[in-house]
Amino acid sequence: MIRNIAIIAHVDHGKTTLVDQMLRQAGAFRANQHVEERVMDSNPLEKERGITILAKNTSVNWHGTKINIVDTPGHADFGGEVERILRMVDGFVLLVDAAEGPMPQTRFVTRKALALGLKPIVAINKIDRSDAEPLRVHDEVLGLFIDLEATHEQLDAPFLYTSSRAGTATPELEHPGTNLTPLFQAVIDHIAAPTGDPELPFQMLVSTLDFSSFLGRIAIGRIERGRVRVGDQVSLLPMGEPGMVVDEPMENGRVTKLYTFDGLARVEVQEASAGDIVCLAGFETIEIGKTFTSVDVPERLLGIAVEEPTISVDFIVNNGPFAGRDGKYVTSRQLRDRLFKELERNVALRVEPTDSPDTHSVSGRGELHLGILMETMRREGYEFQVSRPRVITRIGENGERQEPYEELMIDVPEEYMGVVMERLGPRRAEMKEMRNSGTGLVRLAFRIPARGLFGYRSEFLTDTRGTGIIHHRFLEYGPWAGPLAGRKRGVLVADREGSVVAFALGNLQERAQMFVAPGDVVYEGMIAGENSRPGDLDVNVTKEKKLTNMRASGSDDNVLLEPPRQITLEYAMEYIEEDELIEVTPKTIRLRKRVLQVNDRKKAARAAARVADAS
Ligand SMILES: Nc1nc2c(ncn2[C@@H]2O[C@H](COP(=O)(O)OP(=O)(O)OP(=O)(O)O)[C@@H](O)[C@H]2O)c(=O)[nH]1
Ligand SMILES: [Mg+2]
Repeated sequence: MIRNIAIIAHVDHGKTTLVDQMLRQAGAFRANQHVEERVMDSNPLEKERGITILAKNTSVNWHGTKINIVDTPGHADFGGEVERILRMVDGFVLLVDAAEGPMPQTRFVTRKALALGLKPIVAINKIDRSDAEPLRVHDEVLGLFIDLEATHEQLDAPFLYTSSRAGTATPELEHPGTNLTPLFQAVIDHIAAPTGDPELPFQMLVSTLDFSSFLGRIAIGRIERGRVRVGDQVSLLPMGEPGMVVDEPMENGRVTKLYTFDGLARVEVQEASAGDIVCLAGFETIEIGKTFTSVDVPERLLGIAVEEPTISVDFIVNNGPFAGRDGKYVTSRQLRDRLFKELERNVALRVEPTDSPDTHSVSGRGELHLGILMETMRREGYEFQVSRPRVITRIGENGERQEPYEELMIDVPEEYMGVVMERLGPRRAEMKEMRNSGTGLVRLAFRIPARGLFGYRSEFLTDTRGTGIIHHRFLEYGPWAGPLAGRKRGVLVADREGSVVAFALGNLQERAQMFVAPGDVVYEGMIAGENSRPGDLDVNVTKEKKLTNMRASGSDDNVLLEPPRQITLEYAMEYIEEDELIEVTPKTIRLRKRVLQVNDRKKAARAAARVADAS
């Protein structure tokens, strides 16, 4: 007996923590086994950031039923990944935070799952939170289901009140849960067993991809019908319309390895049959959305559309004066090869050459999607530069220019509502909804051009003194919103190479927020801080105090410095202007002007002014 379920939710609503507890309570670990928290977040970046980036399979055995579980990412940039894995399950557990309620990503994943006809189980999670309002959230989820036109059967979903952290679930709040038995039972009772007939010819859709240096590409998916054995000759059909495939080139080959999931492990098996989720290797042309079939009956399943990217950046060879100091891989050839290799598994990514061999345009689903790639590459020893992100525009039906719009949801204490609206106005945000919870918090929902959000997050955090919560996700393409104002403040640009000196920073910090600390090295054209006013300033951050006879003892060491602003990749992408670049190396992230020399920049500015005058 098998059940296949996905765990879906908005970011941070507790999916991976729930899977921990399901594994534990179903006895997937040895009694004395040390298991890390959020064990499914297995890659280093996931651990470090506490978010799930890739969907992952696991399984537990609950009283004789094998439950295949797919833990999914909640961040909006990875929504396409969730959509894909939904094709290998028969039902889903929807987690909704008992305080936050349904969020933009909750709506997105729920819509996709309901549209596929999957049966839900709703878990109102984190009921242990002091600000939890499980009953209100229960109503909101029902409202969402109705809004999304759930069928009667789907509306009949069991609702459970859960705490992923404590590992409890209960159908009734008056009777607090003591374990996850009610959740397991709901899965067994309400999620249909897969229906595929093992006696029919083999058929399986590739829902996700994995990659190993030994086996090459590995397909992961649910066997739709039939069975498959290691050594079997099978066909891998090209993409296309569902139905029988005639006269199309297909790859016939042997299955070299088969695995199924068992707890945290993959176990090698010789045979698997309809309903189970497997990993299958042996084909070099495996792609998400292709169908495996028996050679005799090449009947294609409905494919999976991979979502189109919405933003792009340029990856440029590092041509700064410090190029090659930190990185192992710095040449344009190495950069190019690495980017193209990424396409093998990162399906929502696009890489295109440009006029210059040193520059590749890389497109993705959002800043986090691209940021994760950059972070991964720098950890591997790559060094490169990145341009400011651009939104990907397209031409609408009537020949008009369109750009991506986002759905923006903001939770803030009432007193900050004014400043939020004030800032978002010029960014062309349009308010869709405002709700006052009565607890001093307001929730605001907007529709905003994706461009309008660039640089907003850091402003928002400052404006609301870190008390606000902001979420956004891609909504749709809409009319080009026209020019938008850029960054309000200018930057401080180092006017020479050298080591940063505390004395120099001490003099600058009154009118600036520094990005560098004493001892850091800078070069001419590197950005050292943010001007508190508009306009860039060229400054000398390496300036020592003049030695005079009247020099007070201790002098320099007495300067009290504010700590520099920490520049993360995603922050940098939001921050920089068109005439600036991010320099990414294994050790540092620096911001710079595209044109490094002070004089060249002045000349360029004068030329630009002349053009502006003339027009
Ligand atoms: N109070 C409380 N906190 C919880 C509960 N479940 C999870 N958390 C916390 O919420 C945070 C996010 O938990 P995760 O399990 O990583 O959430 P997720 O849904 O997997 O997040 P993404 O995969 O990034 O979308 C962690 O700090 C958890 O400790 C719960 O039941 N109660
Ligand atoms: Mg997670």
